[in-house]
Amino acid sequence: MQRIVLHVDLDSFYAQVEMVRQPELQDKPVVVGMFSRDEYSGAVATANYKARELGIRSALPLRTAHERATEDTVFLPADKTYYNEVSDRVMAIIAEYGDAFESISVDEAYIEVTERCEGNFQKAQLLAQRMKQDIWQAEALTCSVGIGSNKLVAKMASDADKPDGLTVVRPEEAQAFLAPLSVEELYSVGPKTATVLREHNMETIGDIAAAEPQRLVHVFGQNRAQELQQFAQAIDERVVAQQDKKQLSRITTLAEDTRDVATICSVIERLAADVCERLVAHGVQGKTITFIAMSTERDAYTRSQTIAQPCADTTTVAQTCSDLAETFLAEHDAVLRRIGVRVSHFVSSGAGQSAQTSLSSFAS
Ligand code: DCP
Ligand code: MG
Repeated sequence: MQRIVLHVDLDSFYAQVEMVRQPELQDKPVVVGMFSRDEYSGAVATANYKARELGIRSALPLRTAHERATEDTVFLPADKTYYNEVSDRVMAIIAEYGDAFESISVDEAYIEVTERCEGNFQKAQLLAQRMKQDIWQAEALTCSVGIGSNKLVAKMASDADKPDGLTVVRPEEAQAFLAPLSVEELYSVGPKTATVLREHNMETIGDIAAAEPQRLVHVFGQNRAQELQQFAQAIDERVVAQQDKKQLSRITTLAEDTRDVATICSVIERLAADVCERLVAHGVQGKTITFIAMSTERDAYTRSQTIAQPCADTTTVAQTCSDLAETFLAEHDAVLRRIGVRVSHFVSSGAGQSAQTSLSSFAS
């Protein structure tokens, strides 16, 4: 049967949630920031589409954002606890539409719909429309959906039309869909790889797809060369992982490939804070803490430790996970590209609240 995967990405997520919460923001440029000292220091988390027209986007220093802002631009501090709650509800809706569901971040998820849609793209398109309507009716939020024959194509299709888009790329169209896009738009290609590709006269994804394999192997090594070329040719066999609902995790791509302990531990701290915030929101504590590492060679590793007392506090989770990371780095010479923190093996922390009830609503 023809495989069909859907990728969902909510539009300007934090900003959109704020606009639903405060309808008077609807017609204004809205910037949600990670404030450090005040609203002038820190970085932009996201901006709504009106603010993007002013040149304000994620990761821009807030000071620069203020320089570009008009008088009616509204700056808000990120309220991550609230966004996580909304995310959990939206993810629960999305999960209902898939044979398998995998959330990737607070506003992104994949579902596998092969069986449910009997390999029929027309059915998948109707299913996506119903899902978008459901999310709109429940939360007044728009999202962009991509439908393709694998994760890679689905993800790139959802990026193709934003906001509120629905893009279907059939298997026979996939290569032609990818070919004209520039190399950095290919999944897994960051600024460094893009520079190297350009140095070798590859400007578009089509150039990678058509490259002489030996040329790529010479530059990137066997594994990475093969992966790059397969992605460029719209080949991707990664499965949509059915998530264990009794765990919570956050995974992120590092700003640069590294095996520097201090850098990795500071990212772990941030991920641990995120996970713990969600544990608290769900009224659960976890006994097993896992460090997840993905190397530049695409190998995945996990290291876990079960602690004596279940917890949901950032310090314990971050410290345990940092120790696991340090031991891992001492034993392996892997350079890391992505890392994650997972807490599992839950027990209820709320008085009178059963672990089972609080877990039944888990989306990720
Ligand atoms: N985010 C952040 N800092 C970044 C990037 C993102 O805090 N550098 C947060 C805010 C976003 C959310 O993650 O709302 C989701 O990220 P996306 O990349 O999906 O961006 P948006 O949903 O904001 O916009 P888009 O409409 O492009 O998906
Ligand atoms: Mg988004």
